[in-house]
Amino acid sequence: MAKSKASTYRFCAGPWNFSEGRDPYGPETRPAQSFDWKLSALKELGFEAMMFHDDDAVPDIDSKNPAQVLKEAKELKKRLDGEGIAAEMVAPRLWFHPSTVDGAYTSNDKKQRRYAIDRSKQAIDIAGVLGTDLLVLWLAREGSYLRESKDARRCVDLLVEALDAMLAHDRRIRLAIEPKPNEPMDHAYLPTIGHALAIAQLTDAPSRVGCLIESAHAILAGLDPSDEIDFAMAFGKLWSLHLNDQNGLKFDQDKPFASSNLRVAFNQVRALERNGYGRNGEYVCFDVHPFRTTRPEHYLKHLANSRDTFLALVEKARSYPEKEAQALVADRNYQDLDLLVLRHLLGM
Ligand code: XLS
Ligand code: MG
Repeated sequence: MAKSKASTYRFCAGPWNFSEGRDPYGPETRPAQSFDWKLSALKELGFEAMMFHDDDAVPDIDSKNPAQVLKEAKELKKRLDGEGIAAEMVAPRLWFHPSTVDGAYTSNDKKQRRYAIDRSKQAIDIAGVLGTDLLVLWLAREGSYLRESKDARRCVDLLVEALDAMLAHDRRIRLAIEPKPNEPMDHAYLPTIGHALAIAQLTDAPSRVGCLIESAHAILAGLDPSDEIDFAMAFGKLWSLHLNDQNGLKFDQDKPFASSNLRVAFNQVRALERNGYGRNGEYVCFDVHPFRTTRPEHYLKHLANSRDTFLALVEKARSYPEKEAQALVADRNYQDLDLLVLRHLLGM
């Protein structure tokens, strides 16, 4: 594979992407690896950044006081610098603690909403220490199991209130909303990029509220992730990316990039290429998990393979027979355009 042109992309993954195989029906199938192991694994893969939940950065975060949290964040920053790995983003994990059982920013209980906002502000402080200005918000529990249990109109106000509190807490922070239409909730309040960018306009600092697209989440919303990429990038708001794959409308599978939908993956890469994704320092992150059946010896394959497939698709995007394709478009010969794409992907 020719690497020269593709070398402009930089890659990233999170510690949770070395998962142990647990699912709702069975326990782990691989041993847990230490943080240091994961850090050197990323280096070995040639990835340049790691993404963090707040409690990936500072484990047991809720049992520690603010001074201790910042001290540990500083220690982590030193370790990352030592390895030459950047922190891409920090995301508050607002779906695990008992306080977030009925939602975080949209909980019906004021005390729990306060917990969510305070924890988000702390995550912003951690991001500052780790040297990133990006806070990612996967709004996991901002929705409901039962529509009548929450007032969805009021929830929009509550979300804006929370975003404003974060924006005011640190004037440098940028918020990247990672929409997902379902799972764990029945329906989420911000299911698509359109929703994320629309709510940005209601905040006090719309220019600091953007988004992160995850391929699987877009597919779960019944959308084509490449259209989501073009839409977000038309607004200059695609600040991070979780490439992976998803076979239809089921639980969030986080499969290796292109594993189920090669052509959809190809079109995502084409969208990234035509919009110049990465030119402002954005990373290509893979939010992928090993299959439950993956053996410990193959712990890194889902990441290595996703990156290699991505780079192969970059080459495919760059060698796409544009002139021939445009002639078919001009002739409205979409029948043969379809075949041209298939043959190109098949290497024919
Ligand atoms: C879950 C999300 C999660 C975020 C980070 O569906 O993809 O992994 O990317 O909180
Ligand atoms: Mg994700």
